[in-house]
Order: sequence, then structure tokens, then C-alpha cells
Amino acid sequence: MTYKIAVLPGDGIGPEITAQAVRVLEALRSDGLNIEFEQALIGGAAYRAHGEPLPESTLALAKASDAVLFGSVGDFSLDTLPRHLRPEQAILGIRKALNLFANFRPAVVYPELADASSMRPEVVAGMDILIVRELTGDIYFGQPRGVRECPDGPFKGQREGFDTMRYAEGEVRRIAHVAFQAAQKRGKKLCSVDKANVLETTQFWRDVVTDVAKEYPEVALSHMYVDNCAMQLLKDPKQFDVIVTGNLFGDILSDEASMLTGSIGMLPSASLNESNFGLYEPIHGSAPDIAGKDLANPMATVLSAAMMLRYTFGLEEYAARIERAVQAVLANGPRTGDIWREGKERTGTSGMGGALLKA
Ligand code: GGG
Repeated sequence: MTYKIAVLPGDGIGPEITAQAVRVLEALRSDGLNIEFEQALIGGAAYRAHGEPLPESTLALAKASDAVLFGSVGDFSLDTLPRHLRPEQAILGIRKALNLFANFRPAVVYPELADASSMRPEVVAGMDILIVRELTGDIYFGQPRGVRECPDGPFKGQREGFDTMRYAEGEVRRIAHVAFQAAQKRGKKLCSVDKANVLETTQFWRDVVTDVAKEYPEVALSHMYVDNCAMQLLKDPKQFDVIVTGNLFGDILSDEASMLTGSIGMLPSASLNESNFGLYEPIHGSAPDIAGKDLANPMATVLSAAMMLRYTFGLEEYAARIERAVQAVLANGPRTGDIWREGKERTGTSGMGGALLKA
């Protein structure tokens, strides 16, 4: 079988990091992996070429492929565009169009990087958390939204911005099932994160997750408010096994968790639909300040490619080989600036790709 991958590099550092992941996947051809790539524009790059961040042709390529390898979107120079034309709308749009509701964000502290974390090594050493973020609902997509005249209160008559946080029961149930099943395969602990003391939507979330828990008696379910979770991640991250949460909280908590691992440049992700079709991307954005300078760490994208081989194609051995290469380079190889430490050789984006290929 030949696997067809749509490569959507996007903006900023996206093209550099996806190029290294493609190099690594191509190297597996010599060991029997039949894989083909086709690229398309997305985000600000697509807006500049076609006047829209998610052209129909890009979506069509993604739909016709077996999986998507995605870089990053975001371009400060397009910040003044109306929201529907901004680069970030492309990633939201493709997730929605492909129904990629389940986002897996593993936050793992590699032993070799425990000293690169912003936390004391004894707090993070051995940390292995899976954040399951719901990806196609919540305040990111809820209607109505916009800017209107404030209808009441002390600011009546002024302009006000508003969004709508909402979750349908079926949306909560399906992500809860995904999270419980992930917990079943790991440490059998699931922490559902909400703000049920304040927000109706998330009290509803809590009630539905509690109901789904009845089907998974072997998984220990706990609930935590998001503000407490943000604190607990810094205080004692190893208490967590799997965290399940909504779109907004998951976005924020996974960036926070990345700092425990040493660098946001280390965190991969998989966004899956019900048939395990997936879009694979680093959790980080386009980092325009270092774009085109051969400085970005491609490991999160390379690890995302490994997740693609495992989750969508079931090719565990190829995935494990990539992960072993990452560990070998962290142990004995050069490092990009974000994870560089005294005594280590310093390298750039393509140098890191080369080191991974060698490993
Ligand atoms: N590779 C991730 C990326 O490009 N992130 C930019 C972004 O705007 N993401 C929004 C989100 O993840 O919800």
C-alpha cells in the first residue's frame, strides 16, 4: 500500500520544520515504507497567493490523502485582516471540515531534557501526560459571536465583543469516550478539566463526562477546575495521566505543559476523526521572529510524523524507530537553541534533521 500524505507547511517556520519531517519519512522508504507527498498552501501563504487562508484546492487535497502533515499558521503582518481571512482560520477550518474533534497532545519529559525544563528536575523527571483536547467545539466555534451595541448594564450603548461557549451532549460524549479509552491503555487515570463553578457549559461537560465514566469502571475519574489544573501542572505534574478538556482550556494547558518538557518545540500532536484519519502538527505556532533563519526545532513535527505512522497507519515499528532516533539525538547529538545546554553541540533546523536521519 502507498500512503498519500498532504503536506501543508503554512507560515513562518512551518516550511522549514515540515521539510525535516518529510526527510525523516522519506528515509523510511529504503526500509519498505511506501509514502508519497503532495504539498499545498495554507494560512497566510495561501491568503497571499489565492486571497483565502484555506483554499478549496487545499481542502480537496487533504480529503484525497490518507493523512495530513501540517506545519504552522500565523502571520503578524496579516493581523489587520478581517477574522475570517486571517491565517489561523485555516487550521480551525480544516479541523472542522475534516471533523478532527480529538486532539492528542502528549507532554513527555525525556530523561535527557529534564534539566531543560523550567521546573526543578525532580518535579518533572518521568512526567508523561496525555492531554486530550476537544477540537471542533467550544467558544472557538460557538455562535453567535461578534461586536454589537452593549444591550444593558453600566456600559449600555457602547460597543462590546462577544463569543459563545457551547457544547452539545454528543460532542462531550465522543471526546470523553476517546479520553477514557486512551486512559485504559495507559495509567487508568483521567482528569477532566472544566470551570464548573462558574460556567454552565462546563458544568454540563462535567455531568456528561461523569455519566460516560460508568462505562469505564477501571479508569479513575477526577474533576479539576482549570485554574487549579494550571497550578497543579507546575506544582506536581506527575499526578496526571490523561487530561481531557475543551478546546480553549486544552489550547492553554498544553502550551503550559510544553514548558515542563523543556521546549514547546518538543510537543507533537494528532488531530483525529472517528475513522482515525488524522492531521499531524507540532503544537507550536509559526514563530515569525525566527522564520527562515534555520533556528527552529523540528522535533515536534518529526514526532508528529511518528504519531501519524502509529495512529492513522498502525505502523508501530516505524513510529518507534523515529522516536528512538529523537531520544538518541537528545542523548548524544547536537541541539537547537531552544534545548541547547553547555557542553552540547549547537545545530539548526536542517542540521537537526540530518542528525535524526543519522540516528
Ligand atoms: N501548529 C499549530 C499552529 O499553527 N497553531 C497556530 C494556531 O493559531 N492555532 C490555534 C489552535 O491550535 O487552536
